[in-house]
Amino acid sequence: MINKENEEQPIKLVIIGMENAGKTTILDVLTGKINQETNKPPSMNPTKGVDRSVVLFFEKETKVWDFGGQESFRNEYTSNPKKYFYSISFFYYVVDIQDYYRLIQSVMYFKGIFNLIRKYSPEAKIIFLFHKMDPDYDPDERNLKGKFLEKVELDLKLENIPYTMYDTTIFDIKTIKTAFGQE
Ligand SMILES: Nc1nc2c(ncn2[C@@H]2O[C@H](COP(=O)(O)OP(=O)(O)OP(=O)(O)O)[C@@H](O)[C@H]2O)c(=O)[nH]1
Ligand SMILES: [Mg+2]
Repeated sequence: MINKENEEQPIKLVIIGMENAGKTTILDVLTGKINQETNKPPSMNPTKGVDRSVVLFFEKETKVWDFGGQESFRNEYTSNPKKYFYSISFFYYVVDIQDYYRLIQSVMYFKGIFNLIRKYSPEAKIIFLFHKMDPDYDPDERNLKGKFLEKVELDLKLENIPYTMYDTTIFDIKTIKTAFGQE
């Protein structure tokens, strides 16, 4: 008989955020579809629903779920949380720090998902990616990272939830690799 206790649980990693935040691009960097020679992000299609794949992360086979961020999909996930938010080990939340108009919506979306993940995957590690931190963009001008953190930090601190965060950009691929424990 197989001893279930010794069986390693597969890791499940989810990457979530508003539409156009750059989630699929980030995964394409990690899987080598976009590399250092690519000097400009390719044009991409919005992800429809959840795109599931298996990728080698942290030297382990990892189930990666890329949650398309368009509104109809966002509503689907939060209406049927049991289908989406169980057994998560890593919860990456991507914020487009150049997207002023979606910032408040992104805060609200994060809070909703955070509560569901707390309920269905209480052990999940939370990692924020402040993405599109491009070399030629001045993040202090609008300070969307600061504004986002200001609005979510209280929720996290009240419950004493640890989290980590990284600034990432497609224009410096190692920022993305570092955030996923590669090299
Ligand atoms: N300036 C800049 N653009 C980026 C960066 N990363 C991705 N993009 C662009 O952002 C757009 C959206 O990228 P996607 O990866 O498709 O976004 P997504 O979060 O997967 O979107 P949905 O699938 O709709 O949820 C594309 O045009 C990318 O080329 C970045 O670091 N900087
Ligand atoms: Mg996508």
